[in-house]
Amino acid sequence: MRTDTGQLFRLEDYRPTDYLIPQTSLVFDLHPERTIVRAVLSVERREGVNASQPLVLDGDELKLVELTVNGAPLGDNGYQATPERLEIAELPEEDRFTVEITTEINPTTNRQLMGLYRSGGVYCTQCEAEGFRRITYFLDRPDVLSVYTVRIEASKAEAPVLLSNGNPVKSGTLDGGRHFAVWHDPHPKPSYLFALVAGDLGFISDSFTTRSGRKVDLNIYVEHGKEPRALYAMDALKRSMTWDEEVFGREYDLDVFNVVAVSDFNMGAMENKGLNVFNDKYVLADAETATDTDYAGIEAVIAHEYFHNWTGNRITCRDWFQLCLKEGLTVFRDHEFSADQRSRAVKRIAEVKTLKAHQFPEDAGPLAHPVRPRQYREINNFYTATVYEKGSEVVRMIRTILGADLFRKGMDLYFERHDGEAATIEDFIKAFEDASGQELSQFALWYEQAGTPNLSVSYDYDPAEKTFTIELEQSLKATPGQSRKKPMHIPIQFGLIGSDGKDIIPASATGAEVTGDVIHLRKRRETVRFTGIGTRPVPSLLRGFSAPVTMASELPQDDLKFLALNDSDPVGRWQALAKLLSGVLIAGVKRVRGGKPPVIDADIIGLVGRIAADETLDAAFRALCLTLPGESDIAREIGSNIDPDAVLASREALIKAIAETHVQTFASLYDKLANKGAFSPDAESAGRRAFRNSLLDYLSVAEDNSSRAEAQFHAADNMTDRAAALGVLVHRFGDETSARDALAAFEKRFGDDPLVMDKWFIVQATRPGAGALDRVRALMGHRLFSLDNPNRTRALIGAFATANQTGFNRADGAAYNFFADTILKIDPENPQLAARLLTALRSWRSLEPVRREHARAALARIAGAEKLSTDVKDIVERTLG
Ligand code: 0A1
Ligand code: ZN
Repeated sequence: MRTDTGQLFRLEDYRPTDYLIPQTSLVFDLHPERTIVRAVLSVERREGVNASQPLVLDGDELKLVELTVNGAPLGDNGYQATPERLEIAELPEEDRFTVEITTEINPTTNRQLMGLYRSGGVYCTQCEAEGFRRITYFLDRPDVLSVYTVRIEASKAEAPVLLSNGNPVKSGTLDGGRHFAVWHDPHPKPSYLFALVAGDLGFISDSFTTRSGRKVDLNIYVEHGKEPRALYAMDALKRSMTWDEEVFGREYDLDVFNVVAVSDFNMGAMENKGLNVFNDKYVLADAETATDTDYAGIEAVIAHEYFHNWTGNRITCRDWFQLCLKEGLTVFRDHEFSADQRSRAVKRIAEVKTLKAHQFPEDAGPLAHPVRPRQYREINNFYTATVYEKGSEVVRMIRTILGADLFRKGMDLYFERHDGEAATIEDFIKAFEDASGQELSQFALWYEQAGTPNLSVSYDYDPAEKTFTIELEQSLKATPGQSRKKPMHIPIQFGLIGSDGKDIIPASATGAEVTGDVIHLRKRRETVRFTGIGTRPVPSLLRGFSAPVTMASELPQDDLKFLALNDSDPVGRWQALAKLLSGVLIAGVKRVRGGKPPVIDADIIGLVGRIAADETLDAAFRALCLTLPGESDIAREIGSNIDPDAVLASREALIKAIAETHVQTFASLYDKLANKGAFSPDAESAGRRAFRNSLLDYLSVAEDNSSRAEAQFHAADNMTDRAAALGVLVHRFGDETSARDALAAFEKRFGDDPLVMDKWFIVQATRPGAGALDRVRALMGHRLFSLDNPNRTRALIGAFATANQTGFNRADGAAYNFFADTILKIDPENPQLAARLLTALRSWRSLEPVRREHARAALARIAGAEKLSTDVKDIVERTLG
């Protein structure tokens, strides 16, 4: 485990390397516990660099076996090697030379899942961000691009499949039951994109012919027997390849594209050039085992990794501060892909929900950082919702500001200028400035300033003058390391709606700049006056969620209700309804804490019923409207002094009121929506299931009876309906036999499939109430559970800590203590996983005082532990602030 060296990395300290490594040749002699890696690096000294400058290579837990320069060994003073560093001082005068390094590594004991490790008997690698240095000594940074040739030797029985990046060159048999394969990747790449996989795997194959006629072999490798479960991923891959050609003009550039699913993986997947490695959760799906959410996740992640081939691989990042250059942009691209494959509006609402649930709290808490951070202690801790999701929102705003055509022109210019390079955010922005002729320097603050801007909005209608005036004010709170903020360029998409529900086209607009349907707020405070407005309009602001901001508007309740029913923008409709519902829920929390039952506005209950029954609306949209803001959404909106029990009580009261009022409508909709025909994962069918399953929850509350959920659970022919019914049974009727029987039946049926059993762990970990802790503790003893496996750990411990507000935030602090113990257990094995889990405590300061003190004490105990990884130390110290 890497422990803290106290080193702080700063963007302003960036300096290019003295040496380059244009070519790298690697030979792997694979053995489970003793793998030998021979690296031949052709090194080039940069112009102007003196030969006395040593070559300093990165390492991590490495054992050097042999070292030569230009084929000759070095004297004892010629180099210095530690597990973390190889410094070669004795270098030839000429500017090109060869360094040959042999290291020994142990893939079996590598539980960090960084570098070369074994997962279920399969050798695989993970090199982003700094894992390559766990394989051999190297200039392990993204601005050192090299052409790789890789030879893999392994036991034929243990590893019949031998894969690396690029195209296959040759393969053959060796003595002693061993064989080899050679791969060559012609595209220069940074070390973080290196990959190797070797093992006994099944696969499915297909092919894709690019627009310019290159035939690409596509293979997806999975555990034997799971091949049929990879078909949907293959379909998503082909659709992604077509889409990137059509929408961004980007073609694939190798003869092979391989995807491998492994069961031990710290993240979702990895875009290694020509050899993507996936968490099997994002590959395997069939009706029997995967929910609609799983299918959508697979489609998105397959697309994301594929899209990285251009945004990340062909153009990579100069340094890790520029991480959002590849991640934010690639998330934007995968969002657009899913929007085109599914319902755009539903997809956008889902994105907004995710952003608010994950990125807003990050931006509002002690871990807040700019989309492009200026400093870090541990880069692994910056694969965050801010870099990814807010990074994507920033790209989306560029498109909103420039319009689709200029945006595409800017992207084309960026690809043209920087193909084969390691670029920066400045390069990216410059491409749009040059393509559009527009200046984006103020806009670039979105990359620099952390925190979620807030918009205060007020309105005035003057019937005599026929003018409608909007006053806008932006503010941005201090965040760690940034106390004073400058005003940002915020694009606000808008509409002014007349009483007939149609948008009014104003005669003119004065004040803040307005282009088409976008108001450009640039100053701290600005006014826009629209003329030619005959009747008082209802304004819809932030249509499509055009900027990642919060908005405090003085819009009356009646206007919000009008918007919820009439806005032509579905995102606007949903936002208005969510605002109304939050208002009720927050008022309810106050009353519960004052010992009174919540009072609920009958109008709002009626509104929910009207939307549910509106056959003109997408089922998926109706499902989103029926899903009330979650407990953590309510907590976030309240902001401080949170009592999660009161939040739950308020939410449950609203569910009950809606359910009881609409029980008949909901029951007939539920029956009408019953599945007909064979299962299909398409968006429309998925929407129908989502809608019906949200009705099931309401009906179970109204009927106060588990039989409907029980019947659905046992009759289900797909995992979406089965898992939804199980959720209702366990969360609402957890102590009843029906719930216990369903859990037992699920375990009996899927007990051999850990990935499916994650759903079983999650549903129990998220059952509300103080009793959850004991259940989670007991489940840790389950034969399938292991803290060594990231998916299992996230399913049980992660779900408990992030999706069980009342269970995790028990008033006695017992769950925080358990959590601290668990983090300290995971940290020595897998620091990345431990650090990620620990972020579940980032909002501890907004809890009510008793819980807050318990949470602080648990964090302090972690901080005080004897030996912490750099990862956990960084998170815990920033969290405590
Ligand atoms: N670049 C990947 C994410 C990723 C980052 C670090 C990893 O190390 C464990 C793994 C994957 C992506 O954006 O998909
Ligand atoms: Zn990515």
